[in-house]
Amino acid sequence: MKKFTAAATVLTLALGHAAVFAQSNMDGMKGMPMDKMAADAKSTVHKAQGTVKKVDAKAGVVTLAHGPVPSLHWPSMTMGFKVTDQSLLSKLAEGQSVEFEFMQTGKGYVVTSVK
Ligand SMILES: [Cu+2]
Repeated sequence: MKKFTAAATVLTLALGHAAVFAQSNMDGMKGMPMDKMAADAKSTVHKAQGTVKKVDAKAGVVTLAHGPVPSLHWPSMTMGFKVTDQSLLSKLAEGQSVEFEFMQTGKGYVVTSVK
């Protein structure tokens, strides 16, 4: 799973950010191993709406069931996001509806702000 070729990465992106991949990782919540997708990294801020499914303060990860993200061509899905600031996590509770912004970084997708 860790050795993605460039071609596989492109294919994964073309398939809409690996929804199947995301879902298969939901239970473990070790963070989505999508760092290879950072080849495409831009400092674009993406916006989405979602519902908080889980907050893992230890891992610094919030699991969000998010709606479509047009700027990334993502469909709705549930996935884990890291946060820029751990204090963001304290504002989040399971079941909460949020509007959030996130960026793609070398370490995956990172939430930068939550409303
Ligand atoms: Cu997603």
